[in-house]
Amino acid sequence: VLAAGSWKPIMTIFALASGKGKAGVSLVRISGQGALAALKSLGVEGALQPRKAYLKSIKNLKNNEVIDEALVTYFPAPNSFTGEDVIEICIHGSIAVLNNLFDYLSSLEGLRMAEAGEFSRRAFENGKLDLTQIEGLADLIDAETAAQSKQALRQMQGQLSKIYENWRFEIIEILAFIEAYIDFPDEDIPQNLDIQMQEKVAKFIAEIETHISDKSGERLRDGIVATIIGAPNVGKSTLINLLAKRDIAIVSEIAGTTRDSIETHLDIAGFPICLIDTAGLRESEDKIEREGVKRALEKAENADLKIIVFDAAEYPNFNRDAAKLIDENSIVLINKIDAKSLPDDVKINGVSAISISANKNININILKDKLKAEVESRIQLSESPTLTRKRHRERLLEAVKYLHKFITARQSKLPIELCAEELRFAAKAIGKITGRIDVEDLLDKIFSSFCIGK
Ligand SMILES: Nc1nc2c(ncn2[C@@H]2O[C@H](COP(=O)(O)OP(=O)(O)OP(=O)(O)O)[C@@H](O)[C@H]2O)c(=O)[nH]1
Ligand SMILES: [Mg+2]
Repeated sequence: VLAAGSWKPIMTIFALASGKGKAGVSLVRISGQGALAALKSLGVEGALQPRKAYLKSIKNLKNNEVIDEALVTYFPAPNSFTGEDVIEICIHGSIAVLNNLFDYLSSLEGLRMAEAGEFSRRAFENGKLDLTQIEGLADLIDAETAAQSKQALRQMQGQLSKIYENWRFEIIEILAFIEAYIDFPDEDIPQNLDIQMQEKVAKFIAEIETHISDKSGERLRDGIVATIIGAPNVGKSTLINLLAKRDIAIVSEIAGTTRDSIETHLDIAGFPICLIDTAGLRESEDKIEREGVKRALEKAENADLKIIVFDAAEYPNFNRDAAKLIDENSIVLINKIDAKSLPDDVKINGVSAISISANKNININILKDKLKAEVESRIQLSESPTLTRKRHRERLLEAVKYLHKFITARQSKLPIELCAEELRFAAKAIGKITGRIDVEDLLDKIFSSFCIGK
């Protein structure tokens, strides 16, 4: 069988679909036209009813040895993950059994081990999933928190695609409308329709821009970055260890203990956060420590949230370098209140500080609640799906640019054909997000429902 365009035979592929390493049961997938033949070569005879599991003996027919007992299910094309014929084999997850099976399958003609992502690629090529859905699937597999998996599932189910496909469809609808006029060159678009068209495009621009401005989807996918920063010895590393419930950073009474940034991932009420401990801020003769301080400041600058830590002993003259960093994205902490008690509402640079003791576990719940509130306000899972990758944002910005160009071109009364090109580019840019770039196909579809009546 030859694939259109590429002239490479479409091989039947197989791979372990479940996790690597020893397991009670592992899932092996075979996909392609030769899937049933492969099953036959495994000694499984007789017709299998679709989507029914059968307990079968799996054999190497070349040496007549039984490989394992397995549950075998057949998913005939196109009703499978890849859209091809798929066989799923649930086999004991023993490294020896799997190696045995894979060696044998590799020795069969027309069969080979799948490359990374090849099943999903076939699913895309066969129109089973679009690109955003495949990204959703990948994110779902990588999801570490409840909110992340919810977002990924939504994207995998095609909710994000739906938004983009709608925009693309509506843009192409306008395009079709214009093309209908181009086909009748002696007629100008009536002015009121022209204005309506521009208003519609302006409405798309506004909608897309609102969608682009929502960063919560990306933050939820990547996690909120929170950097712990402050003078040396204030207890930053003690705090990260406490929050992570693990000894990830060295703690000592020597100022300048932490030199490099240390990252850890936390789940705060279902939301992912990447917490970074940094070197204490101070002037230093030591080259390595200076580099550490430089990195600390960079990490703070790039963070979504700064957790700025002071030592209660500093009261009332808090470290200036750390205080300078306080802004609206900061949580201000005064640590070691077990050693020195402070008045109730201490403010540093006008921001109320939370007094804690990382060592004695005082007020840590208040800190956690504050952290949770700050994280939630930044990655609230919104009602409508939000973009989750830079790639989406870039393509949408491109679309907006062309939509603007369309309006400008209309207003300067450029020939309608030229204006239409901008819409075509806008639709293409959006189409690249889902991988559906067939402007012409869609035009045909829209035209077929057109009644021009002339
Ligand atoms: N009394 C008291 N001591 C604390 C508290 N938290 C940390 N310490 C002590 O303060 C010292 C410094 O703690 P670290 O966590 O290493 O401080 P750091 O801010 O990471 O310091 P650098 O890495 O040098 O910047 C250690 O001896 C800790 O045990 C606290 O809440 N109360
Ligand atoms: Mg430290």
